[in-house]
Amino acid sequence: MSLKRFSTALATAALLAVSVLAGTGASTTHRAAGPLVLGFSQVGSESGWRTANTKSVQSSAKEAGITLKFSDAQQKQENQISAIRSFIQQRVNVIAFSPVVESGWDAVLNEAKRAGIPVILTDRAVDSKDPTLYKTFLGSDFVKEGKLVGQWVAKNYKGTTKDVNIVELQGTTGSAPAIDRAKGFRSVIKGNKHLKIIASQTGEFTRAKGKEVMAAFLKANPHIDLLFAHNDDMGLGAIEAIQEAGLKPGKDIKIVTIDAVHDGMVALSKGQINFIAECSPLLGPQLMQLAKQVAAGKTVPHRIVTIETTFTPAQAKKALPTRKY
Ligand code: GYE
Repeated sequence: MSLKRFSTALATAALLAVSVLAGTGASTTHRAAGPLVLGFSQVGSESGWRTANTKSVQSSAKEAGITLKFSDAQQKQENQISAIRSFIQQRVNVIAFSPVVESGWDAVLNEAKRAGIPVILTDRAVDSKDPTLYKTFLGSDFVKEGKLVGQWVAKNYKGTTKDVNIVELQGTTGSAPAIDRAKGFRSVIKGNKHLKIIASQTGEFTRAKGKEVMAAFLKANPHIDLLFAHNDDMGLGAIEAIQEAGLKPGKDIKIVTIDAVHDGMVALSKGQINFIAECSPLLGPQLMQLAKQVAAGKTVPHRIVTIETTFTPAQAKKALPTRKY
């Protein structure tokens, strides 16, 4: 090759490198033609809620024509951090994840920010002080959910002159829903000095652990009036433990939970659970819409709260036939 041709080739290569770099530049969310690629790091598969959420994300991605790179973290933060790093390396257009716990995300979120890849939080929050580390947080108001079940308890035991012994099955330690549901519940029941939480422990949002911890609660406490389980699955596990102890769930021990997934609603309609605050897992369609918007560089609201309701046994019976999850 002549010197001139060599230098022209060099210049072309340099130009190419510059345009590739520009395309992936930190300040642009420019993307190549073709379907949008969304990297999604899911918490795991601990509950009926999670199964419904995963299905919602997967089917909505398909419907929206978005290529989904799905990664299951099996409840481990380090797995989520590696998944996010690998999404950055693969240069996906958008990263979404449901943080297993609230703390410890700043470093990896800064890496995504430096790479110019927008991040969406779905379902669970992070406790980061820097609001620029993610574009939006789409999910429920967990404090409100805790308050709603607390209000049912407060109303149900209004005017009581006897102590009401409450046990609590908490969600995954350090997770936003566990922290916030505990907080919301306490903020309401503290208004009546007879409402006493006599035991509280994590049941990790699973049926198996809910059953195990409830069995231990029953052994250690001769008189339990009410169980607050942070999700339906732990409540369902606890129902088995209560039955095995020869007691009637929903009668001898009242039960209030959060989620309103199918099996929880069935137990509620049978009166084994007394009240459920809904937490919708159907976040997929909104997530896909947001992914398209942030990939196009559009500004979206920094917080989007899911709309939810509550259910009594009669309302559960009515809602079950048309319930989507
Ligand atoms: O309530 C529980 C799940 O983060 C809102 O996680 C979610 C919670 C949900 O395992 O069932």
